[in-house]
Amino acid sequence: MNAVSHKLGENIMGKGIIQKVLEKHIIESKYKPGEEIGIHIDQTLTQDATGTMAYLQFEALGILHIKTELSVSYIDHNTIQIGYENADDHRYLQSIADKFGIYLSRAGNGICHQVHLERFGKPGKTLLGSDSHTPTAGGLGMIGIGAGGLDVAVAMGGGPFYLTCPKTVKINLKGKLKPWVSAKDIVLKILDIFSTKGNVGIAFEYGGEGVKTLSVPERATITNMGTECGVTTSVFPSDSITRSFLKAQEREQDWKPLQADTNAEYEKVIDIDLDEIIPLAAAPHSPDNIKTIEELEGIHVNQVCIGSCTNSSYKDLMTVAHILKGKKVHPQVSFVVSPGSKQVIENIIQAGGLTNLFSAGARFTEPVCGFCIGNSQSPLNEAISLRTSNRNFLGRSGTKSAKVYLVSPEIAAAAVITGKITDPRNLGIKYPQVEIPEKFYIDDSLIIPPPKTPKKIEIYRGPNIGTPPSNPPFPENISGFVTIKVGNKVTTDHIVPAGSKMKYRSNVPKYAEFVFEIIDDTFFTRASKIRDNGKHNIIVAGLSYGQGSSREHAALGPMYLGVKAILAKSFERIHTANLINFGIIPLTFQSDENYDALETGDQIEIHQAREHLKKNESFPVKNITKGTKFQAVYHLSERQRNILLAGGLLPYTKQTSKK
Ligand code: MIC
Ligand code: SF4
Repeated sequence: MNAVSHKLGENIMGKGIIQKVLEKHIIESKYKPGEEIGIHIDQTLTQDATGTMAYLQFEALGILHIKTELSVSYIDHNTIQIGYENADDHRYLQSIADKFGIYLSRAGNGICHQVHLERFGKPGKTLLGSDSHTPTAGGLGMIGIGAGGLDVAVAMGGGPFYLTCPKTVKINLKGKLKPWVSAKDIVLKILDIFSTKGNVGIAFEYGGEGVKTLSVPERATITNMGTECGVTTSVFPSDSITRSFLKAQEREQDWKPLQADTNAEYEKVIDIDLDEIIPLAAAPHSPDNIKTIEELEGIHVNQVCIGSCTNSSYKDLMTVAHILKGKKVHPQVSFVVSPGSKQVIENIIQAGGLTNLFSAGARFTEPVCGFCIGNSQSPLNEAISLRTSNRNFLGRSGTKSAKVYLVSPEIAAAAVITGKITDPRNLGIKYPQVEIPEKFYIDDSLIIPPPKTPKKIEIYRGPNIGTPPSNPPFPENISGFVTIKVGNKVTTDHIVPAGSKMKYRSNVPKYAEFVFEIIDDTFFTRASKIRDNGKHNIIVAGLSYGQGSSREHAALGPMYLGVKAILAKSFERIHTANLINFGIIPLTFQSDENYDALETGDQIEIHQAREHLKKNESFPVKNITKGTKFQAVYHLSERQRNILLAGGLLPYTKQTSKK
């Protein structure tokens, strides 16, 4: 692999795509990588698992109507409906959409990111989504950013979205992929180069001749998994390929060209030769644990799942359908297909792909997240599961002992036939080159547009819907215990699991019972006891704390349990914002020794924490148990410190709007 990195000259002043779009949307401060900016958001998306809380918060903000150009509420995560909770939440979301002027994409219509690409995304616009894979829209030349639900609620109300203006890395694609190598392998290669940590404050912008060889869904696979690197967003140019895709969606009017200036300036430029990429996989339990398929060949496979927002497009499924034509699923393999949207299903029906997949033995699920989030199709104990999704964190499949490998649809299809990890180049099948239709079959009947004239709507609230818990202002002193000490790369799936527990998303006291369950199932009881004794809980963590999803419950749950500070070696972007929004201070260690010296159970005192925060001073941390002291630091804007002082974004917004 030719992955060269070089810095461009200082005197070159052109602009990249990200700079162009951000500059058009900045409403507070100026475009300056590394500095906090406030941007205007054109579109928002929510999904039901984060959306219920986001809309409860939107209601709490007291805003009467959305102020964005477009907001869409998707129902795609919690659709299993064992018990009334999911269905109640869906009804709540529908009544909210009607009341506040939001489009509702009903259960069965598809996964938010796939549907947004198909029906709503527009080049050059900004999209804020309460889901970490919102950058998928970057495949269309849109700046998509994932955030916590509360930030999305504020943006829906017309408020700025604050972020650190990203430093842009240009990924220069050269050449063309070889047969049996696909977009998933490109992004796995990028994960191999960048890993899942250390990329906070960076954005990826794609360019180069190789871009022309990739269709919009392939570009979207790549921007989707930029999220796994922890970057703020990933964007492709908007060109004639984007235009053809939008035309096929009967939305050519939404197209506009978007290219970087030839002399654009970047933080760094990485060259990737597409011809040199080979089939890859992310081995358990992290998307950056990259291996070549050659290294893994022969491993027996128990389950193959094709779908998720990464690889569930028409092109993905038709490629698999061609590979499996006339073939049957291996007897030891459970083969699951979860298409990205109703539109994908209808188009593969028309193209004959569904028949191939069915007769090969596929078990079809609704077009939803399902298997990706451990919400269905958990594999058997100790299983090897091959998935085309984007995350393979421990336990995320719903089976803690399972080992999940992330692969392309081509590799997944090969394993369906052979029952083993197989290099598809050795199958003796001609590689199917699937073209995007000139016109998709389109039926938007599962999208409910908002009423043209405001109606009097009664909001439906089932018994599972609680009010968002409140938080007192930041305390004078932090006084409590290290309730848990964790290592590097702890994800939000470790902090608060999804899967079968996700139905309690709108019921924080109940959902909080599962905080850290996957690492230490005594956490809830111990933390509750400390909180009930009037003391604070403190979490100690290693590098890259809070990787993965945007779920604000990974901050809300700990907030409810009386966590006041997290002491970590480093934090990921969305989780940092969520912690601040819920009044928990993200503190960093100045040396590894300070991390090493702390243990679960240590008694901690931080005197005059509030005063130090007001003055933007580091925190003196006293370990009473060990009789030691050290300083913990934070790098927060004045706005972020004021949010923390108020106890979180909700109380802060209420305070500031009264002034
Ligand atoms: C995920 O892929 O982990 C999710 C479920 O889509 C999350 C959102 C959530 O937890 O509801 C995400 O990626 O943000
Ligand atoms: Fe859904 Fe999985 Fe995509 Fe998250 S990553 S939005 S759970 S399909």
